[in-house]
Amino acid sequence: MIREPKKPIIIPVDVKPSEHFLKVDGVFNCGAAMLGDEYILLCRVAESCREQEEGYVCVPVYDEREGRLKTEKLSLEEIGQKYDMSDSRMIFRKNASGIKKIKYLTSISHLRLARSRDGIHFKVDGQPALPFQGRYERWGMEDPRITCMEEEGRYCITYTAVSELGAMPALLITGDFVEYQRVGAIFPPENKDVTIFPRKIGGLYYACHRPVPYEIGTPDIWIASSPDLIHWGDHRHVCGVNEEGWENGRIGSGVPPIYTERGWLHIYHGADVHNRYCLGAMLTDLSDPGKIIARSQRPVLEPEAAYEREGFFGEVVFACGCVQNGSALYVYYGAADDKIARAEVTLEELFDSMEAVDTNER
Ligand code: MAN
Repeated sequence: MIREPKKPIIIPVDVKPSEHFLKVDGVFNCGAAMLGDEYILLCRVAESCREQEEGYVCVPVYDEREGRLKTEKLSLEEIGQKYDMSDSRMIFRKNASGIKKIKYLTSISHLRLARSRDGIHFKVDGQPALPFQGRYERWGMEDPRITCMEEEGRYCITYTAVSELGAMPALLITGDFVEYQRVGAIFPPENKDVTIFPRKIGGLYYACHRPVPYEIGTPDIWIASSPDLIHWGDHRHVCGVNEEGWENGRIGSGVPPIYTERGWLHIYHGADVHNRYCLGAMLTDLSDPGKIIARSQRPVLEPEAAYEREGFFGEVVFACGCVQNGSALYVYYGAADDKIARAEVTLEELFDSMEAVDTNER
């Protein structure tokens, strides 16, 4: 993939905080679409408390009863005994047997719209695209993906609703990015990385998803189908982590699948056990979209540029959106969990990067 010479195209200073007591830590993982002749990015904006009180760590959470954001305080003394703050993204609580559970996120994310005429210079809206809603969004809304439903003149937006109850994929539907219909949760927690296919296959909607098994199994890509975008079933395993290498930790669908003559093209993310996130590509069968035809053996993009290696959480490239222009794809991706960058690649280049998968072995 060829990186856009402008380097990151949106950075935190381009984004106004949504509240006076917050600061913007990152603008990153974004869905992408065309709305008429305008490029639309729906960005994840992460915010934390602008000021920290002495002796405390303050984190923002959404209070669904009051319908507003508020600050939760943890004393540093308590943190020292019970919590682990070595990951910039979250605060873990250690229990007696040493098992770590996420107790808080250090920031809360919302969805923010950015618009552009050329796909490179974006103007970011001053306010979130829509407010938080309900107890499942107490810790925020993350990683939006936009699918333009080709035959329906509407867009499906999946995102991860996060709360202490878990990370849970939810769906929004819009025709204009002004009014949003909230469909709500479509998979139970813990699940992430849901991408909806842009057209029905055999009369059904399809989505990739990524359940996170707790005791048995690894975080892999699965597929499900639905008659109505609300009720999902026929869950099947598509592709797993590789024991060795760049995707031995977790994988998840990235950009919503793209229709090509050779099959459904997927640009997904793979992370290693050290949380270094790269992009990979695979092709699945047009009429049996859970069946892999080919898969990249090496990453098609990996964190190499300074802005991908350093940031809020370094060594991350994470794509949720792309705009197709003939055989060219403009891939919009989060770099180091705090900026948005763009890279260009052709369909042919991606096909050439993949090797056939022997499906008889599956
Ligand atoms: C999470 C994802 C993303 C994020 C990466 C890297 O698993 O859901 O939100 O970009 O980790 O931090």
